[in-house]
Amino acid sequence: MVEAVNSDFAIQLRDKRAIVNDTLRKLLAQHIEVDDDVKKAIKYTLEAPGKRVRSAMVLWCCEVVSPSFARRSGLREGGGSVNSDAEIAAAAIEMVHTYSLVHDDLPAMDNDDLRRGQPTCHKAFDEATAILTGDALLTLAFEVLAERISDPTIAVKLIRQLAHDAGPTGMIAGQMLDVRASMLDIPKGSRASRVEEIHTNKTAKMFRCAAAMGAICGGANEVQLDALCEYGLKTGLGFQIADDILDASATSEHLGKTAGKDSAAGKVTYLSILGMEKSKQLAKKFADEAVAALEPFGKQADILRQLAAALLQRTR
Ligand code: GRG
Repeated sequence: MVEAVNSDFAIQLRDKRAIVNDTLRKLLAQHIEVDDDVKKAIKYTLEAPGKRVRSAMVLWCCEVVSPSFARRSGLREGGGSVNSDAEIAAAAIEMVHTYSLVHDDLPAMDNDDLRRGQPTCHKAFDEATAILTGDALLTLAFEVLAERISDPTIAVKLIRQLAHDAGPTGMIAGQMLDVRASMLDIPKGSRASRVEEIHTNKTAKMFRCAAAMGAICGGANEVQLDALCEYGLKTGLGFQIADDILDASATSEHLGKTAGKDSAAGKVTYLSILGMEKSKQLAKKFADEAVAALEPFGKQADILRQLAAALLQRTR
């Protein structure tokens, strides 16, 4: 069962964020030569204070399957250890996640002004730059995986997982369903299953991807990989309900993004179908299932149990 978050967790997450931020900085410096608006916009969006939860999940899943690599080795020129592979994978998923936010905020999608506590990319720059910035982040993620992972077999596995979960079999499919998810267009009897389909594709598969990438970098066996994929997927389902609850209950200022958007857009969500209390219970059920999936790892996976709890209990 999901437990309370202990005080040490925040410190451990802060340490993981520092590793991700440092890796992103180095990769940008090494991979982008032209100092134009796209580079400025990439830095602007990536350096804004995202929570880095997917990238932290990559690093922790690698450590859980391979504790001896828990020590940080640092980003090495021309390849590196299993540990530096996880750092590259963490940076890559953060790039893809950030691209999705930049594109989601565009006028053709959610048309939002505020993201990560600052004007959205197309507001700070312009629409053309924001489209190209998203495209650049997406392609750069695959470039760094292809060029920087120590072993080509591992690189191919990571590229395949990320393409599968972020592409038309994952996040893109979820986003397309979400764009069309107006309450009035979906028959009452199929609303809950439609919401679960949207959440699975738009959000949970990227969490599954994070867990799988960490497991792959740590050399997981099949049982470990399956267990962590289940952990990631269930964590993501809980995370998205928590996100919808925050959208309905917190302020834009606190969240650093526009609150109240789902009900204003007439979107079908668990909150609109089940109400607040049942939505909270469902989020907890998913977090409990995520924790149950960690059984094969014993105490070694305590940090992932804490992460599942923190994502449920978060306030932003
Ligand atoms: C445009 C291809 C494309 C996909 C968009 C990410 C996304 C799919 C839409 C954003 C809106 C949304 C509610 C997505 C669900 C996932 C989610 C809650 C994203 C926000 O993730 P956080 O809270 O953001 O981890 P930070 O800024 O902390 O990284």
